[in-house]
Parts: sequence; structure tokens; C-alpha cells
Amino acid sequence: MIPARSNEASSEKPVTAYIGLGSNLQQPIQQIKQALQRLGEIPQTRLIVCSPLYRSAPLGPADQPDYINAVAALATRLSPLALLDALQAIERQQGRVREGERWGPRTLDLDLLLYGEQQIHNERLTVPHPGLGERNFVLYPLYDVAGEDLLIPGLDTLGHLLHACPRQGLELLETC
Ligand code: ROI
Repeated sequence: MIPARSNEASSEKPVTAYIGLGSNLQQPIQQIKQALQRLGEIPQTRLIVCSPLYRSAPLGPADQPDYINAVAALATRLSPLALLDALQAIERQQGRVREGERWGPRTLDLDLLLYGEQQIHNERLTVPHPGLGERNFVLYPLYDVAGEDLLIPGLDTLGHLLHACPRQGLELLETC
């Protein structure tokens, strides 16, 4: 008999998933570094590489601190929703409260940007992450870890998206 596949594991072969990290509260640089360490501890998942850290002007209400942003590449055997659960658990561990103002400041945001070449749309998850194509604080660190040939499903190559996205307001800080 073939055992039913648990909904935790999605495939025999690891999938490359890209995670966007952002923080603008409670020592944002430390928040991002702590989160990167925790990404490496997710079950059935390996941290492949992380981008440098960037400081970025807030998108949304301007009366909030600048953000620290980065992108990490993971190799994971978790399904997209199991990975999302793991990301949200890390956000909670680092003091994220979800009742706050929409587009308001936050201790930690972990966005599932890409999951292999899949396009996913359900009540919990949209992949590629909405807004990915216009956000310089996502595209530039994504380029650092994935290069210009990366195909963003349903959109374009990363190189083309970058050309259309000014770097304004983004400051390179340090390697992680
Ligand atoms: N703005 C910047 N610069 N970086 C973010 O990570 C970020 N995250 C958000 C909103 C509030 C949209 N603005 C942001 O969720």
C-alpha cells in the first residue's frame, strides 16, 4: 500500500523558497539576524544563502522608522503552507502582533516571496508575494541571492523587474 503523503512534506526533492525579511522596531538589525538563524532551524529546511542587509525608507505611512530588509534562500521539503506556519511561528517568537495598523511598523515580517516556480493563490497565501515586482527592498536583495535570470512566475525575469525599479531610498548596510 502506498502511504498517504502527510501535508507537511511536499516533495522528495527540496524546493528553493525565497523569504523576504523586514523589521523596523526593537533593534531591527538584531531582529533580522535572529530571524535568519531561526530560518536555518526550520525542520526539513536548510538556509542556503542570505543577502546583505539594507536600510529602506518605509513604504506606506511615512511616520514610522526606516526598515531593515534582507532576503534568504531556503531549500525546503515543507509544503508552502507548512513553511508559512513555520514563518509565522518565528514572527510570533519575535514579538510580532498582527492586530496593528495595516502597513504600520513591525518587529518582524517574514514573507514567502517565491516557492520554486509555483503560483499559489488561496485564502492564506499568495505566491509570488503581491507587490514583489515593485518593491526595491525586495528586488535588490533577491537579486543578490538569485541573480538576474531568476524567473518570477506570472511576471518576468528578475533582471527586467529590477531595471524598472529605482533603487532610491535603499542603502546597502552589511553582509549577514
Ligand atoms: N517598507 C519597507 N521599506 N520595508 C518593508 O519591509 C516594509 N514592509 C511592510 C510595509 C509596511 C508595506 N512597508 C515596508 O509591510
